[in-house]
Amino acid sequence: MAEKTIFKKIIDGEIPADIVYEDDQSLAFRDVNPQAPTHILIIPRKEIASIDHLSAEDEQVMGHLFLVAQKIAKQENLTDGYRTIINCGEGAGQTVFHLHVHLMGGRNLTWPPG
Ligand code: DGP
Repeated sequence: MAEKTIFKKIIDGEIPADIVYEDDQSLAFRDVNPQAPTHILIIPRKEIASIDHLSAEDEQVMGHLFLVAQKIAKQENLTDGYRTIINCGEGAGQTVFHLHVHLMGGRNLTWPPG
């Protein structure tokens, strides 16, 4: 069987994480290497490697992840705006192959990202 990703190990409670939100479909925790004062990763409990691996049945859960982002942004008081990012594939900087939404805020975010 394929090795569990680090995020699947967090879902299964095998390694610790600073969890800020969870429900039956998703989990959100602080990034171990934050690139902004608030940097949270929102993941589906379902194992989906990347955007490239989505299928029609994942439509609902993908929308759910963004509603969770909105909820956490309020919880974190990101009143000056925030950014959501999903890296897809190594060339785009994806390092963990369990789909995740980066939620970043708390500083001025420039455009375009690097
Ligand atoms: P990406 O490059 O889009 O695949 O983002 C992966 C992010 O995951 C990266 O910002 C660092 C974070 N990360 C990697 N390992 C861990 C971990 O064990 N715990 C937490 N909280 N974050 C991790």
